[in-house]
Amino acid sequence: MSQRDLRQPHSFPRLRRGRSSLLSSSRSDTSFRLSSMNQRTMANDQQRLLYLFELPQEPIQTPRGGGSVQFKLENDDTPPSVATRVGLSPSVSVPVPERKDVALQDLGTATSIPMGSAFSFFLASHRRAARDLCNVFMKTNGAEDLMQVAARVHGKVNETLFIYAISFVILRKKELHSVRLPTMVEVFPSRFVPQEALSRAQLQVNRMDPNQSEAVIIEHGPEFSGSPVKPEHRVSYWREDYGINVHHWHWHLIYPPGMGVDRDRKGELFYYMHQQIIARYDMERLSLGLPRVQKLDNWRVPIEDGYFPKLTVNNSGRAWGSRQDNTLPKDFRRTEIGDPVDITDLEIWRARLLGAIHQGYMVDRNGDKVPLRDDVTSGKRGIDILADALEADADHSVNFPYYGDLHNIGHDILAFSHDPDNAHKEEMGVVGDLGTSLRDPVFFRLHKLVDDLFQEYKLTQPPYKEEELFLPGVRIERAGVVRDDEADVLLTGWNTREFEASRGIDFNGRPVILRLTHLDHKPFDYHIQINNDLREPKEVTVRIYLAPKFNGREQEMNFMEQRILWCELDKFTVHLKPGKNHVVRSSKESSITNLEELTFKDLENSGPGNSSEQSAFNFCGCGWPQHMLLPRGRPEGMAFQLFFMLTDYAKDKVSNPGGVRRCANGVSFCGMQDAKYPDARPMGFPFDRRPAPTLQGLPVNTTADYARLGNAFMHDVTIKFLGDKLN
Ligand code: CUO
Repeated sequence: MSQRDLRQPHSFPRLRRGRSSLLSSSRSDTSFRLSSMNQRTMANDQQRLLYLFELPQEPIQTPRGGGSVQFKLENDDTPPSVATRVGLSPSVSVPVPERKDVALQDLGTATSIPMGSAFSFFLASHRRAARDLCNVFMKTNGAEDLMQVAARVHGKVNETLFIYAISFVILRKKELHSVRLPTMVEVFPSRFVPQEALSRAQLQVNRMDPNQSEAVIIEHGPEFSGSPVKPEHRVSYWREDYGINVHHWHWHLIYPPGMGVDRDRKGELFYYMHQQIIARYDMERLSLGLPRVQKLDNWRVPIEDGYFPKLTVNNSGRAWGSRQDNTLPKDFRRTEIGDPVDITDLEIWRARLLGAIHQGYMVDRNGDKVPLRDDVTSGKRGIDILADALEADADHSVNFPYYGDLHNIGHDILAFSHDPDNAHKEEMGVVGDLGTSLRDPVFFRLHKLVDDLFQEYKLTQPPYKEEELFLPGVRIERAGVVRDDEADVLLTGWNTREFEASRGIDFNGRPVILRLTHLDHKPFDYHIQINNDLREPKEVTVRIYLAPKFNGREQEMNFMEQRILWCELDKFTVHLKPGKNHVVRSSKESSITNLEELTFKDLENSGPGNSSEQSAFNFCGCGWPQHMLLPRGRPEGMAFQLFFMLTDYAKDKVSNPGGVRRCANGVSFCGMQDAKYPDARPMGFPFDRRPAPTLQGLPVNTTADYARLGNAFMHDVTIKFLGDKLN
């Protein structure tokens, strides 16, 4: 009997957030128990669907949930050894009746992506496959129906495609709004931890006494994919952070191109969310003494920085492609997955987009002009029209054949630059995948190019007039931050978070924990003293941004240099009473962040989840990771500036017929479910445009000149990096 056959049910250990750690659990310890276990049925929609996310590479009949749950497929043609090999008697059996309505031929192109290989949303053929599979899942009615259909499809389509499609459908279907998605870190640990570490854990498991039940721990970070010899590796802890990569995956699930999804201000949010990622990356780079990221505007010269991911695809052991230093991008000739595209095409599309920006209009397929300006009737803004043609969303581009597919194909050419014609049969690089692309430095160079086009458009927009910036009668007297009774000094350093790798990968049924080291900070509060000189209460929007005070040369920046470095920290509404007001707001309430990644264990322990708060959760579950709210700063302290601005909520608010679902977190980057984006002003206001030439009769040179308006305020803060001493 092999080691594998000796598998016993094991309890899952408690997971820890923070420095203290778990090392082992015993069977007598707080055993993992599915809340509905003793009912021998799936208690709610959450539990009905949760186990479809577990062990994506293993046959669906493999016991899940620590050996306690098993899908039982009626008339199944899978060898019985899969279900019986483990010698378990799972206490919850999930019957899956035969579904004659789900035949392989109904899946369209969904079966065209080989199992174990990468799935790239930047490839048109893979988007088509996703659309075909999502269409099948979208036709289901309720969680039980979806679970049955998905369980039947499991194993017949690519693993990442399967997880993508089921996540997409859960997010789109109203009746499933209470169902939450488990973190990608647990579904696909191989996207976050090098294969070497996973193999070591497997070896350790193989050598363990079968009666032992301790969890194996995989430690990872903050030293990530390379050595500091290459300057780009100094910031790899940031690019390879699990939270920002999960955020990027989740964001694109909500705002996909080519999937028939047309959300309010979708294009503008594509611009803004990615612009903010670059601003944050630049802030991090300046913290480390690195220059701001350079746009990739010449495809005819080699890309200086290579990237070696050391990860595998879909937990399959198949390696992602690596790019050597100084690789020259080449024409795309992976004809097995897409039409040929030349570097020249990228150049032509970029020139056409720039032409449209400078002329102020695009040309649709009938040859008619489509002005790049906000259209009150359709609700589309100029930037949405531009973004749809640039991302590109073939469904929504005004002229897809003419303006092309610059951003998506840009990802593809970079993802295959090491093997553009499949001569070596190498897998794509990580920049081709939504859940890994931020790891590669070239992602930021590509997106800097994309952002450059958006900024070119933004510079054609008239600067805000004084009356658009000024809010009479309301004045910020003082504003700053307080942490642990200390004012204006913020602390960052390393922290750890644990996840169960064994939910995504089968380690002979034993618990294996990932302990990931990540950047974090001490929570803090904003304090804002506001005078309302009006005789009546006033509702205002508070906008808070952070930027480095000095550029890479340690000089203060003028407005234009600092403009696209400002990172949104928070945005919220405050009801001001007449007279003095003291507003206190916690950093944890940020409008851009998602507080927690939800683990399988969190979701197993969650209740039925039907409150409206919980219903909104998945959507709010999108967001920048809270632990990455602040840049690292420097051990000796680094100077940053906070910018506070109050605007009139009466002008900012957006009417949302049918009720507004308030979700506390993530709104600025992710919008709101079933509702319009809740801020009428352009995203990034007031830094999205050139400065007003004068304010209150004086010229504007720096952001501080905006603070001449009483409703704006600037304040210096220091960010200190404490390393291991954060906790
Ligand atoms: Cu998010 Cu290029 O759009 O990665």
